[in-house]
Amino acid sequence: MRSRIIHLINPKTDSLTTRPVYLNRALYSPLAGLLAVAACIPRDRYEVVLTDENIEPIDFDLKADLVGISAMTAYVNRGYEIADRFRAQGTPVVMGGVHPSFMPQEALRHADAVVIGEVELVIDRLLDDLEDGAMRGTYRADRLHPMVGLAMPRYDLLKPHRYVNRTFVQTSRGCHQGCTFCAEPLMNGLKFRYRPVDEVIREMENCGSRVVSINDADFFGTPDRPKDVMRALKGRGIQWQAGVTSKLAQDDAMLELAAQSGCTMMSIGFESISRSTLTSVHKHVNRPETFAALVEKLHSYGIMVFGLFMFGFDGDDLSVFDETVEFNIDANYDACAYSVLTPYPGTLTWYEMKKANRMVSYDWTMYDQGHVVYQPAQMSGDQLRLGHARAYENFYAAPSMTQRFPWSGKRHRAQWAIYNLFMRKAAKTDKIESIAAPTAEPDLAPMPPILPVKREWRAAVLEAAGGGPGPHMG
Ligand code: B12
Repeated sequence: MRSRIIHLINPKTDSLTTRPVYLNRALYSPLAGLLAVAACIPRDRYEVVLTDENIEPIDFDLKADLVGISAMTAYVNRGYEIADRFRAQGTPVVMGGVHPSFMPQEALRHADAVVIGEVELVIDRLLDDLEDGAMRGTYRADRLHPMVGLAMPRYDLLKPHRYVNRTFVQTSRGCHQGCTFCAEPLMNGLKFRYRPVDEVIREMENCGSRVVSINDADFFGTPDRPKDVMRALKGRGIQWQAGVTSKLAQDDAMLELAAQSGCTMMSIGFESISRSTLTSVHKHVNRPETFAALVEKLHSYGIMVFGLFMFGFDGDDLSVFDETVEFNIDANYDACAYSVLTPYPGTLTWYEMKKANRMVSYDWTMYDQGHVVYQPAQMSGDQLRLGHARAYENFYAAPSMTQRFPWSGKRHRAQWAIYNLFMRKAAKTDKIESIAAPTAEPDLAPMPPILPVKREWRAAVLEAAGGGPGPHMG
């Protein structure tokens, strides 16, 4: 008898982080969500097939008992196309991930079922319903996962030699920052939920790679737990990088442990060099006057800095692009990613833009942080697009790369070169259609899986949802 098959699919998107650039490799695999889904599917009942459409075509003829599609906003429209095609063939479809979690009713127009938020506590019910022919509607856990006993993501399903960074390991979920443009606290809560250190280490030791990316929203969110992880990592020969916030990344005790335990790079959401802009988006943890010293300090420990910046904030005028890039070059940032501010559905930035009637496009494919979908405050969409493209051009220009190259010191020169060459090539965009054309407003309002705590944000969510049924958590 044919074993039952679940086909998990990550739709294609045009992201410079996940599209193949050199040697048919992408800088990152975007599959942490689906590998976690696959991890909790019983192997004795189902065979799992995984397709990342960024690197390979989808086999629409593969006979499956269920198709599972993961989606961020930037590629949910492609996800809907794929869902429609499989359902037309009679194959049941379930969707999950950030966007379907924030807009479940929209996703249910294309899928039989939607998992809102974390899958681990609802997968059994979902599969039982599937076997009973009753899988439909939304599936949502009645509490956040305690992060203990999480199954090992199915790293064995990853195609070999297709990603520079193939392995993401989570040590926590949630984030207490509450930045207005970010979806994390609305998806995973404002409290950090930590995994037991021994479970984290076991996963790192068995993930099939000695190079690991920690995909916490903020690995340095609180002082003690990351220290426990780093102490346990010491002497294991694992090379790691992580996303952290700037505050504890200046702490010598943290950095010493990081360097001793194999850390080669930290991605930091600096967002802006303007203090008032950072205050306006509630990223109070960042202090621009400390940024240059922070980069220098990490370099003294042999750790590279991947700076994440955003353009298009209300406080940004036309000088922001050159000022930011000059600062990044003078401070010797190892790599930078520049995003166009994107009002993701359900974030406070979304409600603020809507309230001010500054939304232009609701074409989700444009929500990839490389297109302008709203009316900026102090510049035209065209000026924002051109400034964004020029920032990449100047930061990854040969003179800048020569100046910033770690000619001396302990930083990982090969990794430095890979990031700069990949980003330089992948960022060559400058396309006029980066200005998203106006579209009609969708007839459905987003509903964040977890209600924001901030009163004005909470009120905006419920008002936009027409006072309808809110999420049950928070
Ligand atoms: C690490 C990370 C990345 C990694 C890849 C992560 C990955 N998914 O493999 C990299 C660096 C590649 C990346 C790239 C991008 N990212 Co990113 N990323 C994150 C981060 C920090 C953690 C995501 C993660 O790994 N979670 C761990 C997994 C286990 O959780 P999960 O995906 O939610 O999956 C769970 C559930 O959602 C559910 N589930 C998920 N999929 C499915 C599918 C089915 C069928 C089912 C049943 C359940 C299910 O089950 C899982 C387990 O419970 C988040 C959050 C944050 N705080 O910033 C941003 C975040 C997801 N990224 C974001 C964005 C915008 C991007 C980019 C578009 C940026 C860009 N300019 O290119 C690209 C897109 C790349 C792509 N997908 O091709 C946004 C998405 C917002 C939105 N509404 O879409 C976030 C929320 C950041 C933010 N601040 O808002 N990212």
